Amino acid sequence: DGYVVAVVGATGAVGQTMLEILDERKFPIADLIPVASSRSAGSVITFRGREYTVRDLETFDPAGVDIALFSAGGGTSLKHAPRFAEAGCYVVDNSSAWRMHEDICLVVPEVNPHALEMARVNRIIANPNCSTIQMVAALKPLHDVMPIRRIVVSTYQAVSGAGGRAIEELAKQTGQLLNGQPADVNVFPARIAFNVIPQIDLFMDDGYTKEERKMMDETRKIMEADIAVTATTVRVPVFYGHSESVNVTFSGPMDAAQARDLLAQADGISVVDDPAGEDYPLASEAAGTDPVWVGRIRDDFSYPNTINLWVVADNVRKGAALNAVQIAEILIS
Ligand code: A2P
Ligand code: 11C
Repeated sequence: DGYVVAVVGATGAVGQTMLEILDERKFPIADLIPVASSRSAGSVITFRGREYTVRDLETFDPAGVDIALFSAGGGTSLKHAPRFAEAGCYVVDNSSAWRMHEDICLVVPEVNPHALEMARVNRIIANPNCSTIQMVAALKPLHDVMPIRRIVVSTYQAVSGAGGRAIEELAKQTGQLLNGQPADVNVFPARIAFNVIPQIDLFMDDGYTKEERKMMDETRKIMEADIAVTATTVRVPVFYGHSESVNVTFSGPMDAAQARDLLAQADGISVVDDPAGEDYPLASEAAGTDPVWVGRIRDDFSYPNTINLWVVADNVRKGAALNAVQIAEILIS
């Protein structure tokens, strides 16, 4: 026995990983319902050795579903999450659609699990943006000891953050360029192979991108603190694993040595920080793992009570699917 769990977007990059993680973590599932668009409805996916037919979201009736994990885009969530919630189902939504709604909680289990109380009423829980999740997970143990005043973050984000087609685009362009052919550009605003693009998502009128805005707004909501945050978000030709350079100013005394000790004891964090051994977190090593990896922890000698960190995590796992499953685990506990 167990719960009836729907995965909406089950054929996508995050949805597939949700299924893997539900299995790995032995989530109690009585019935699994993979849901996607009419494009893949009728196809078959295998879970725990059994075959399940993908259902079309447009015509799917959520009655009887206990928990739905959504990762099928913002528009899809706006339209369908309320329908699931009204049917009595908890929706853990990985899109940006509901994150900043006042009545919807935005949860990273290691940071603000108490916020889930709000979901007992309206039943929709927002899963934060991947680049936000790994940063707040690394900063919360420090903020608990000495409140953070300001964060300056620059990201180095993997293509998988933009979904399955983006993963294919990096592979295809790399092949084209190595074979002396021009690269086809479809998903990203510029060629991503052998390049670095300082734009993730669309620009807003103030000159920031939506991805940057998400990091600034979501961090303040999840940390429940009036922290000044500025972000530059950048796409790099990496398949899995977002990396971040984070400069943090505290409201009082905090240094690299204390931060290293605090992070070494924190849930969900792994510290790899050995300059002498040239050891630090790498996207290539974080890919496929669960922790948020932190290294290059050092004092910023240019400003008081300020440190620098290098934060790396698998954006599809902790940044999306794992965080959503962890939320579901709290909901059933
Ligand atoms: P489908 O396979 O039917 O297109 P990714 O993030 O890797 O691009 O995956 C997106 C996921 O969201 C896929 O599972 C995709 O299903 C699903 N999806 C996209 N649009 C819709 C929609 N309008 N209704 C239901 N599922 C959708
Ligand atoms: C990326 N962070 O890496 C973006 C994708 O708000 O869930 C996340 C979109 C979102 O491309």
